[in-house]
Amino acid sequence: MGSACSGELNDSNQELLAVDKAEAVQPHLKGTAVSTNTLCEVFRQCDANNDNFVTRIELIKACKSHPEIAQMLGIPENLRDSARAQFEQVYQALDADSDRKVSLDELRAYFVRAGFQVTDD
Ligand SMILES: [Ca+2]
Ligand SMILES: [Ca+2]
Repeated sequence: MGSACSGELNDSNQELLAVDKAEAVQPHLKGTAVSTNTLCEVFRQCDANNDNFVTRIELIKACKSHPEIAQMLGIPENLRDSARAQFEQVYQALDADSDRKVSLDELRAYFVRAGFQVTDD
């Protein structure tokens, strides 16, 4: 585990929508095989400042520059008003412990919950 206290908590966007975390899974992706290595790579691409946590801002930016990541996570590529609610839903599903940042473990757990076959190779 480790030093999770070094991260900053300066998300400017702190509104919390009441959503059902279970709703955010992507049924059409169920059964897709994804390796832990791939998840690590996705996580690194999202974690722009390399602090081992992905914030909302980082995830929004990652989805804009990497449409394939947005697609995997079930996030609309074009995050305009209506899509923001969907983004929030996915982000809160990712952020299982609601500390406003997503760890690699949380990302992995999200994929498992979403029905992906996460392999360890
Ligand atoms: Ca980060
Ligand atoms: Ca978290």
